[in-house]
This record gives sequence, structure tokens and C-alpha cells, in this order.
Amino acid sequence: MSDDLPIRLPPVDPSSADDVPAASLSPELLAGLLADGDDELAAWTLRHALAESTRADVFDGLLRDAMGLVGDRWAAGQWTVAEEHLASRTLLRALERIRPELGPEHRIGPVAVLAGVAGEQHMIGLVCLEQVLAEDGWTVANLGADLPAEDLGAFVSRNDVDLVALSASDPARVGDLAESIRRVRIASSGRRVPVVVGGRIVAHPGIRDAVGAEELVPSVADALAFARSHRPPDESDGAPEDAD
Ligand code: B12
Repeated sequence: MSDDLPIRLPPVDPSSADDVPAASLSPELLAGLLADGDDELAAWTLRHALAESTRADVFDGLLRDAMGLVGDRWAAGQWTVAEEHLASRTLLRALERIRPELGPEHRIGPVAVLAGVAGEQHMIGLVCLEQVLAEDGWTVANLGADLPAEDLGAFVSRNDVDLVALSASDPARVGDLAESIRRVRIASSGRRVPVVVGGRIVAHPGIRDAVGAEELVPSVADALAFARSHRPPDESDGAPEDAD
């Protein structure tokens, strides 16, 4: 036999090539793909996880754990800020690839406004929440990171807002958070717009009393449950049918 013969790979059964057990979709795999800048395979990984779990659970589990690994490796000096930045960028591109497919009805859902408080740069949790609420029928305005409280208030006063979700990490930002909520209250005087707070700040004791939000939640799944329980009734429900 000649040494030049090509290597023969085992035959692949196309019908099972796409069967990926959820257990093989590990945070280690996803973290590696993100730090390699591979948004296509990262999206593939997330899509397979979504086939077996809800979007909120995938984001609160696999995705959060993968970024936790990125943070651990960065804190340990194993990866630099360069790998962390690449992983964050790649994740945002992958999330764009797996956005829920929405019908025209999503334009008329109740309105949720999402924002990171002034100085807050962590915004991936907001992107996760944006997708989960959109999939649940909300019209979402994600205003992103580092939003001045005054501008949040102006936005809420100009729009018919049904829910505000704010995010902060550092407990030093408790004053900015409280000010953001105060501005929402002023802007929506007359009817109380529910405010839910997420991000790492919620783990700090005393935050709840300091900021005056309706709810502080540790996860996207809890934020979704809060949103559902505060969803305004659908005005078309119970409306008389058009006469012929
Ligand atoms: C990526 C990242 C960054 C990126 C963010 C990029 C971006 N576009 O968002 C950048 C480089 C900007 C950054 C900056 C900093 N970071 Co940083 N960062 C991270 C990292 C690696 C991942 C965060 C992430 O996106 N996770 C994925 C999301 C989905 O998970 P999550 O944030 O935990 O959110 C979950 C819940 O909290 C909730 N949630 C999140 N947001 C929201 C919002 C709402 C409304 C709701 C309802 C729920 C919700 O749902 C999510 C899913 O379960 C973490 C490590 C880690 N363990 O998380 C460090 C980490 C959070 N960062 C940290 C630090 C120290 C910083 C800096 C101070 C570093 C510095 N010296 O400059 C700055 C602060 C910047 C600022 N002013 O805000 C520390 C925080 C330590 C602490 N005690 O709080 C961590 C834990 C790293 C570490 N191991 O030390 N960071």
C-alpha cells in the first residue's frame, strides 16, 4: 500500500449530523469560541442549546457561565483584556445571529425600556433581556449602556412605557440607580410604571431600600416572570367583533 493514499474518514450520516446532545455544549466550549472570535460557531452552539431549553435559561446558564469563565481567566491573568474584549464583541455578534424571529405583532406589544445606568458599561445582560422580552411579545427599546438619568426620564415622558428595566453592576452606582428611578417616577407621574433592576448590584444588601424599584432580580428568567405579572391587559381582548 502506498503512503500517498488519502486518509479515509468514517462515513457521516447526514440525518444525525445535526444531533448535538445539550451536555456537549459546555461553557468551556462557548468561552473558547468567543475568545477565538468565532461568532458563527458560537451562534451554532447557542442555537443548539435553544433547541432544548428556553431562551432565558440558555442566557442565565450556558451564556452567563461562559462569560464567567472569560471573567475568571481575565482576572487570573490567563487572558488579557484583548481576549475579553474579543469575547464580548463576538458574543454580541452571535446574539445578533440568534435573534428571535418576530412577526408584525411585535410592533404593537406593550413597551419595555431597557438601560444601563450612568457609568455602567456592562450591557450584554440587557441584550439578553431584550431578546427574551421581544420573544414574549413586548416591544423593546434597549437604550444600552451608560444612560444619563435625565435622558431616561425624557425618553419615558415621550413614550407610552409599560415597563422599565435598569441594570448596574458596581454598588458604587447605587446613587445613579436611585436617580434613574426617580426620573422614571417623575416622567410617568399619574401612573406608576413598574421598574425592575438587574445586574450584579442586586446581590448587594441594602440596595432594595436604597433605590425604590418594584423588584430586583438575579436573572433574565426572573425579569421575564416580573414582566409577565405586570403586563397590561391586551386592549383587543373582549372587544366586540366587527359587525358584518
Ligand atoms: C464582559 C465584561 C466586561 C466588559 C463589558 C462589555 C459589554 N459590552 O457588556 C467591559 C470591558 C466593558 C467590562 C468593564 C469592567 N468590568 Co467587567 N466583566 C465582564 C465579564 C467578563 C462578563 C460580563 C457579562 O457580560 N456576562 C454575561 C451576562 C449575560 O451575565 P451577567 O452580566 O452576569 O448578567 C446576568 C444577570 O446579572 C442578569 N442581568 C444582567 N444585566 C441585567 C439587566 C437587567 C435589567 C436584568 C433584569 C437582568 C440582568 O441576567 C444575566 C444572565 O443571567 C464579567 C465576568 C463575569 N463573571 O460576569 C466581568 C466583571 C463583571 N467585570 C468586572 C469589573 C471589575 C469591571 C471593571 C471595573 C474593570 C475595570 N477595571 O475597568 C469595568 C467596569 C466598567 C463599568 N464602568 O461598568 C468584575 C466585577 C467585580 C464585582 N465585584 O462586581 C467582573 C465580575 C470580572 C471579575 N471576575 O472581576 N467588563
